[in-house]
Amino acid sequence: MSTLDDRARQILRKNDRGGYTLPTHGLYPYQWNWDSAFAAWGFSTFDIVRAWDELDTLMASQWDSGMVPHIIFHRPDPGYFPGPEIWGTGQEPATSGITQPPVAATMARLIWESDPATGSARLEALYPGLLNWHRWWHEVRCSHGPAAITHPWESGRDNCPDWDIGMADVDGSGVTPYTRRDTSHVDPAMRPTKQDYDRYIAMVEFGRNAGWDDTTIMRQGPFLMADPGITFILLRAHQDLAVIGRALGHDVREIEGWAHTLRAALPSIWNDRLKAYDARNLRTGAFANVLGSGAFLAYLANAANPTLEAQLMRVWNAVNYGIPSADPQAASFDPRKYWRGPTWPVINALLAIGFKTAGRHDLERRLRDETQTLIRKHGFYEYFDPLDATPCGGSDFTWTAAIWLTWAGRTPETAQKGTA
Ligand code: 9WN
Repeated sequence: MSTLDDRARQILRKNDRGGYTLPTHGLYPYQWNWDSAFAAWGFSTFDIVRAWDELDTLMASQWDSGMVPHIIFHRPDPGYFPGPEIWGTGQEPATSGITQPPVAATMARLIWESDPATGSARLEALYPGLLNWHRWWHEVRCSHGPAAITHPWESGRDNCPDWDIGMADVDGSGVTPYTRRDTSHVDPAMRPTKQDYDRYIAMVEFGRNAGWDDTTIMRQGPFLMADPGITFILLRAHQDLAVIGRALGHDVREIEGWAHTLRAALPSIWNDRLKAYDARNLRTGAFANVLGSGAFLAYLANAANPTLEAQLMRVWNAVNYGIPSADPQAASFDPRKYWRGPTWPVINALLAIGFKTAGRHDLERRLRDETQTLIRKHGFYEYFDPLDATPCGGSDFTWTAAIWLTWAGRTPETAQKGTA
């Protein structure tokens, strides 16, 4: 495995811009929130100091409210749209005005456990920021119970069918004319549609006109949906933050309270008709009625059950490589279109953490083998067709390289402590 290990390390080094790592050159020329947390995890296998630096740089852009933005625009780059001037957040360095899945505490815990001697002081320095971010999630975004998103980009699973019912209510017809950049880097058939982009930009314009005020966006924004994926990621991250806090000698009762309240909200995202957790439009109460990989992240938070597992196996057995991002038997399934069907190595890695937590080593092994096969066949792509393994999206992708080093390319003997 040494050649692919070397290649994965080279990708992390190549995408390193000094303190932060690009998801991939060209398509994503800035620092993204959850990509950075995975990058840090990858760096921790060969450069522990660089791993902590990545998390420091991410948390340094935290807003006063506690929110940690989804993009940090360290240096201008015309290759990405929407850039800092469209977001208009007034932050320095410039940032977007929305957030992304809070995986940072979970990654910080894994990195720290891999080398506690180096990590304890770094973790202590990060702890107050992580605590404030989690408090923001609890107070602002969990006010309806489950974790809410105000823009599909916050979910990190941008155009998955989960958001279709909420997107249908967003009027994108009046947006200021713009030119997309993503479709000049990769095949447009693998990216969201123009109608999706018009609506994404309408939501950005709403936030900018509201001065990025949380209360206005939560009460009047064009889109508000409960995200099962973030709900489970946050629940897991609350638990990891409590472990970290306790080890550092802090009183963690506040965090345990957030986790308890969030777990109590899980029945509100269980859809009996779908027989799974489901996204929900918080403006109307309607369920999305579509199965996606966000529901399966329940394993991360010990919230899976036999009914959900039956759905997982149905969906997984309908494809050949990895867990698909959306249900292959649903009409909306598209095996190459971004989050509407492809398998994503990074999501597989998160699911694998969940399977291990639940003691399901059989599921973890199968998923690792399938993810490893994809990367061995084609390299470190952003996502893959789960039916025929066609590589999709960006190449030399940071988080795919990172999860190779920490999980997909490992055997139990070569795994990092705490990860296998
Ligand atoms: C918008 C960087 C990001 C990931 C997201 C993924 C994609 C951006 C885009 O790329 O989103 O945030 O422009 O398509 O959906 O999960 O963090 O890799």
